[in-house]
Amino acid sequence: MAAGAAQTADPALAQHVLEGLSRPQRALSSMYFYDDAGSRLFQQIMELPEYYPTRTEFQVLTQHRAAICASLVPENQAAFHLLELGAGDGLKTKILLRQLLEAQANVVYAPVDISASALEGLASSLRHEMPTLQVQPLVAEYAAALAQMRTQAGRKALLFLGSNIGNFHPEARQQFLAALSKQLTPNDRLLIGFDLQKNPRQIRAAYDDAQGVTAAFNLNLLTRLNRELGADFDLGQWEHFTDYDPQVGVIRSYLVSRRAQQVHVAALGRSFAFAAWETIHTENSYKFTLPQIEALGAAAGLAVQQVFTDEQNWFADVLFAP
Ligand code: AVI
Repeated sequence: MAAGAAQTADPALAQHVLEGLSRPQRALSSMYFYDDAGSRLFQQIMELPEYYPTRTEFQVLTQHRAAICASLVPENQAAFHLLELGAGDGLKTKILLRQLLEAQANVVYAPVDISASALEGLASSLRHEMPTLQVQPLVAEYAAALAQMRTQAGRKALLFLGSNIGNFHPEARQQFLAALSKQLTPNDRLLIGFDLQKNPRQIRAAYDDAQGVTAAFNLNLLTRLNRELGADFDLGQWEHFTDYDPQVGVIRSYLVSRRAQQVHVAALGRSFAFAAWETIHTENSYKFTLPQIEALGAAAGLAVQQVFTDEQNWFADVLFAP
C-alpha cells in the first residue's frame, strides 16, 4: 500500500477501483454503495414518494401473503428452511413470517446478509416481535450462502426480494440464477422480486428524486473512496446523472465530472485524470417484462409457478420451481 493510504484499505475495493477507473468507459460497482452511510441513504430512498418499488412490493406481499406462504410451505407441512438472500431490515419479509406463524408452519428463518449489524438488528427485532420464530442468521456473501445451502438437509424455500436481481449485469444475473437453481432440489421453491417495465418517466423519477437523496446515495461512493482509499474526490465537482433506456429496460446511473480534474487515490499510489463531463458508470437497475422473466427462469432450469403482482402491474414477486 502506498504511503498516506488509509490503513484499513480493503484490497478488493482497491483493485476494483484501479480496474474501474483505468477503463476507457469508467465504471464502479453499485455493490460498494452500501457502507453505513449508504445503507442509511438507501433506507431514506425507500421512503421517497418517487421510489415506488419498495412500497409496491410491500403491497404485493401484503395482498397475496396467504397464497405466497401456501406456495412456500411443503405439502405435508414438514419442517423447512426459509432462506433470504440480502435480508436487510427484513421489513417486507416480516409480512410473510407473521403469516407463516399464524399458519403454524414449521419454519426456520435463515436471513443472509453481508452486514453483521443489519442481521443482528433483524434478529433482535424478530426475537422481540415473533419470539416463537426459529431464526438462524448467516453473515455471508451470496456465493458462500449458496455453498452452505448445498449442505442444508430438508426442504428449502429461498427469497430474493426487493428487485435486487435488477442490479446484476445480465450475464452475472444468468450465472447467479443458474447457481441458485443448481442448489435446489425438486421440492424447493424460489421467490424473486422483479420491478416491471412501466411508464419510462415514472421509472426515471424514482432514480432522480426531487429531494436529491438518490444523488447523495450515488455521490456517497466517492466519500467512501476518500475515506477508505485515501482518495481526494472533491464532491462539489461531481454530480449524479441517471437515465432510463426503455428499449433495454434499464436505469443507468453515473457520476459526472463537472470540470477537468485530477483525482489522487493514495491507496493505489496514483492519480486519474477526468475530462470535463466525463462519467463514471455506477449502477444498472433492470426492469423486466413477464415474458423476459419466464425466459430468464427457463435458461436457468427454473419454471415459473405463480406470479404475484399489484393491480397496476408495477412489481411482481415470482415463484419458481426447479
Ligand atoms: C437495491 N436496489 C434494488 C435498488 C434499485 O432500485 O435498483 C438500489 C437503488 N439505487 C438507486 N435507488 C435505489
